[in-house]
Amino acid sequence: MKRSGFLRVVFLAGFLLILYPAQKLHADNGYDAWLRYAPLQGAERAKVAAFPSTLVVRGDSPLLETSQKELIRGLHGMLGRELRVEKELPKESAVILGTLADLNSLAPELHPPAELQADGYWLASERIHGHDCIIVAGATERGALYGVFALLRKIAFAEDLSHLQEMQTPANPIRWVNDWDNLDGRIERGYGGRSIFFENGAVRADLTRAGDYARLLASVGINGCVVNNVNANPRVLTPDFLPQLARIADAFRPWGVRLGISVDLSSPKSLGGLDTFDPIDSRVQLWWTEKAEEIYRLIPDFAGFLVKADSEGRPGPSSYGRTPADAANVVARALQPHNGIVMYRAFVYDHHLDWRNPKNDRARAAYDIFHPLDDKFDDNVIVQIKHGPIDFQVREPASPLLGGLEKTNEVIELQITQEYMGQQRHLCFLVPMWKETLDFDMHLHDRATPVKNIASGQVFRRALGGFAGVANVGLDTNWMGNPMAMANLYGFARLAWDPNLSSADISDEWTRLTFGNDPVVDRTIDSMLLSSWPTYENYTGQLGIGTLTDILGSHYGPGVESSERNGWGQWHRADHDGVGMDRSIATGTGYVGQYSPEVQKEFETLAATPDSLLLFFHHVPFTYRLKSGKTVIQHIYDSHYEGAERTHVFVRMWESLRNLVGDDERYEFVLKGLKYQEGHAIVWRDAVCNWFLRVSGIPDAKGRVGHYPKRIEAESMQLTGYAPVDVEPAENASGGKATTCQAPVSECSASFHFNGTDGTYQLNVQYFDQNNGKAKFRVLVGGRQLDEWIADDTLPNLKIGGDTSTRRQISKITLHHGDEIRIEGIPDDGELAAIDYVEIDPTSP
Ligand code: GCV
Repeated sequence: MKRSGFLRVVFLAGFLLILYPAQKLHADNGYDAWLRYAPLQGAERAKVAAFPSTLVVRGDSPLLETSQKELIRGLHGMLGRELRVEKELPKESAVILGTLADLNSLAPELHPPAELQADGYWLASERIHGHDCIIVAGATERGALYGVFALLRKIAFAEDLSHLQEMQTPANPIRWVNDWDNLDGRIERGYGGRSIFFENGAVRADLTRAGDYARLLASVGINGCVVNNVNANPRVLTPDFLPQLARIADAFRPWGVRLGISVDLSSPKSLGGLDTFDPIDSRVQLWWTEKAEEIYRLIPDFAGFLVKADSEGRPGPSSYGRTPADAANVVARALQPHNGIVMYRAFVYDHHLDWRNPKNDRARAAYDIFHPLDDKFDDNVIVQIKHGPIDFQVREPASPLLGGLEKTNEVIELQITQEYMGQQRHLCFLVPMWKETLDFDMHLHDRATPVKNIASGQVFRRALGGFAGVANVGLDTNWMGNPMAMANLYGFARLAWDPNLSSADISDEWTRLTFGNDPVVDRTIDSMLLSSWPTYENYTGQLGIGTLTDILGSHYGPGVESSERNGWGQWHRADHDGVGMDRSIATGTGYVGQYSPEVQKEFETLAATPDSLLLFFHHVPFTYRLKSGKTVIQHIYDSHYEGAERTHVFVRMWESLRNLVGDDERYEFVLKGLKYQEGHAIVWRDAVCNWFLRVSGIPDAKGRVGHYPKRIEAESMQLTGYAPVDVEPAENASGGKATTCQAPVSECSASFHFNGTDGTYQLNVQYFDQNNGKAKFRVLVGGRQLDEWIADDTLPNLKIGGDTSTRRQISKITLHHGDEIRIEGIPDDGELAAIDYVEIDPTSP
């Protein structure tokens, strides 16, 4: 490049930097999540300008070193300032970081709050020897680390620190995540890529991601992580695997995150060579004891075991006629000398229930099995209870077992990974849903006893209690497959720290840390997040009926029928006459009787039960009138249309941020996802509405269901090479059919003539993106190509149906009456370039 050209580039770059502050130019791939430490600008920066330049850290433990480095890193990022580290107080303002003991040795005149304990921290602005200082102190080193992250959050929010005075202690001692990673690198119900821990049956050589994950977790107060699937491979306990696990523990340790593992209860037999794993056999006890000793020799701060037993085909104590308490205790006794704990999952149920028996009810299982064992568990056992009685459905009541254990430690299990909630492809902020359960009052002993206070151990004065969240992050750069899904990981952790935080507070914090402090951006994203769960509920499963997904397959797209006539017990009992499970005491399965008398009153009668859970508790005719005045069937139709419509609004809202979240990668990524969701919400809407129309025989009063005037079905077009096929279940494709392009043909087309009036339109092509090949599509109008794309998404199914139905939107095209519209498809490697329909929508001005 010639010198003058070079200078021009430098000048232009400088000019651009003035126009667009560094933050906006910074491409963001989501890896840093809420720890971006993006530079503060202008007025925000001015607010924290007086931040000290010296950092005093007296102790030198690894955790304090991490804390110190993180503070330096954060300030460098946000303020462009470098902190100088000292051991003694300088004669100027300083940040003082350490434990209470460190603080006392540096400035004995200070009086930290007496209540500061466990993992808590104290942040304060204090004058020491005439200088303004910022104190970041923890009762423990881990508390000091949490204090650093809390201070960095305040700086990111550009809060005034001059009167800083805050003491925080976590509400819950146990704040764990569970990751369902298999040793081969796949993750059960993981939607963000392969395991960050395992590959090919071994722990990864490079654990950088594991360390970075621990940093993210520590930044929001998580103190434990179970790294392998609850459907555990016994190999984790082999002598050659344990040292590998120790490497993960090493990666976690600088962040105060303790390692836990899931174990298979049959290990003494399958691995140890015993002829039994009967928990009351002394050889079994000895096997666990020796195994625990072996583990603690390698991992002295090992947190403990997580156990899934007698559930979904997993071995368990029932094989020997023993109870979960017998099983939990044998493992607990092995861990007890090392201060380890056992998390024993209450997700124990029979998945071969007889569906013909109206009294059978999977929802009863956890309480029926665990409540009678309440005084039988050792003190280092914690029963881990899913928040609802079924399985992470879009809406469930609080599990009665959460109120059914008074002499046993418990944690509430929440699912952060969106298994039944759109698998990270649908925007669904789960915090408002979790809050409903956490705030639900169990009315135990005629007292106010919200679930959050029972789970924490507070109500029954249990030493151990808290939260476990199924996170399932993966190797995708943005961890969960979608940067927006990280709001759920953030929210889970913040609730585990303080369940009294509101959904709005959490959403606002996450949004500002992730996208910056622009009030328009924050308001818009907050509004999207906070309405996203009701939206998802509206187009998937309303009135407490469950997610209505294909429960026998991917748990993703619609599959209303799949819940019925099998032993899994996720029944909604819809038939021609009505819908819903009768779980009342008087006439139903008696499930309601598992709650306290006060709560029974809320759900036993139709009159008392809130609409939102009606079909979970009662079977009613489709013509039953809700409290809203609508019939059940009309409510089903209306809510599905409202939900789908709202996803359209999400796209518009996000588009309004185009120039505010910059040209960064996340903007396009999120936009693409929201557009996909908009299309898939319509697939859901139509499948569910048509299923209910067929079963109930009651038409939609608004005439929408089954009538799609803007649609041209592919099977009614002029087909060359394409041939119609039936789709199963029929409601998952418009008109029950798709057209596919099958061998020996290698290219097909479907065409029709536009019979509307001249104008500008949006063309929506509904096609099927199977997860095998990469079929190609082209759209031509009057012989001119308007669009082409490759169906290369990896949706969770090979089949043509509700999981794979996808919408391509082609905006603002000019059409004239009589124009030929042609879709061309080129199949690839078993993917059949299948088309469902084309919709021609007048473009709104
Ligand atoms: C790990 C649901 C999921 C399973 C999961 C199970 C559990 O049934 O679909 O993938 O298994 O819950 O929580 O154990």
